[in-house]
Amino acid sequence: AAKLSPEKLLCQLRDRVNVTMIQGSDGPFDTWEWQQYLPGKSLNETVGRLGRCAVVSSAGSLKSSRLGQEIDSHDAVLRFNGAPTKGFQEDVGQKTTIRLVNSQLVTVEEQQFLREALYNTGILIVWDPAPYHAEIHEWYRKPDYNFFESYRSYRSTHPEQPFYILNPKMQWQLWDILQENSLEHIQPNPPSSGMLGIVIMMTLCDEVDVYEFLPSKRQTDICHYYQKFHDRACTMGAYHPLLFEKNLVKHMNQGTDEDIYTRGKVTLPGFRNVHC
Ligand code: NCC
Repeated sequence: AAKLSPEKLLCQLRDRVNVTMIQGSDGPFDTWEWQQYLPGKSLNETVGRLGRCAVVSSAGSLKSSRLGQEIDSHDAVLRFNGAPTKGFQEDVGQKTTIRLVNSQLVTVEEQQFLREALYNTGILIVWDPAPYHAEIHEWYRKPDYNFFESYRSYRSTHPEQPFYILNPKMQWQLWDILQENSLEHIQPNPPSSGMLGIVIMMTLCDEVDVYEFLPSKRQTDICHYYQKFHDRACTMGAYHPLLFEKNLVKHMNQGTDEDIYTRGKVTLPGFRNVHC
């Protein structure tokens, strides 16, 4: 597997990763019942055209970073799963435009998900680790976590908050590109929420700054900036092909190594600014 140039890689991502949300016209969601739950507007219509965007990883290395103001200066900010802002504004900012959550959180942590105010701001997107290149029908019958019931409960109690389901085809289109550009065999597990969020923002924004996905000088074994829990696998990956994701992102970085070292910051172009 020969590595592509950063330019060619960006083109592959732009042209082969189809970032879409489940719509009412996608079978088996094309029922009267599902129409009441899925958002009426597309994600694009909901967010409009975004300029500078920030993706904030949940890494422990954000602690004491004091990046909050810089992060909030972006037009839109994407965060992951249960990552809080309250009490951590100095380091991670307080703006949340989009929150990407995995189906495990929505299902296994359902009670918190349905109750905690943290989830009530911004646009929610949920994704589920679908079988490799499965058709939507097949995935719908056997999702990794059956989050559909919880999704519908949430929609009923928060009908005004946009809440999308990521089309599961995207994760494997992205995984294929990760595999093609890695020298080793990658475990056939979907990319992390972090990597999915980066690509989602590249479709919506002119430019994307990613914070502490590539660890800065503050790199630590502390898993999350909001928990006292040590696990090296959080940064290096176990289930998700995190290391390969990080190599790919490093390869496409348009910022400086200095920015990675001091701020854990990588700058990627939005797909509308990629010319192939
Ligand atoms: O930990 P998690 O991820 O919520 O982190 C979000 C994304 O931030 C990046 N990250 C995180 C920590 C770290 N030290 N370095 C990082 O680069 C990663 O890109 C990560 O994706 C997930 O990807 O959805 C994940 O979710 C958690 C967990 O399910 C949720 O936090 C909800 O509780 C998973 N942890 C477990 O299942 C125990 C994690 O493996 C992946």
